[in-house]
Amino acid sequence: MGKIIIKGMSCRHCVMAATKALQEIEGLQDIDINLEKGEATFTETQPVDPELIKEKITKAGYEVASVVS
Ligand SMILES: [Cu+2]
Repeated sequence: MGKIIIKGMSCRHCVMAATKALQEIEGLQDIDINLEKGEATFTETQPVDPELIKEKITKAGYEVASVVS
């Protein structure tokens, strides 16, 4: 299971927006975001480029502090 630390999420809408951004990435599954922790967990069905994750999250308006996959 992989983990993403996301900065800038402040409410449920942020969680939904970030989840949606991650769902657009092929290979990411079972995306679950914990708002209090600022943490997204996922499983990979194929290798995903961390840069792509950063790009999608940044476009959605948040910041990726780290990706652990
Ligand atoms: Cu929000």
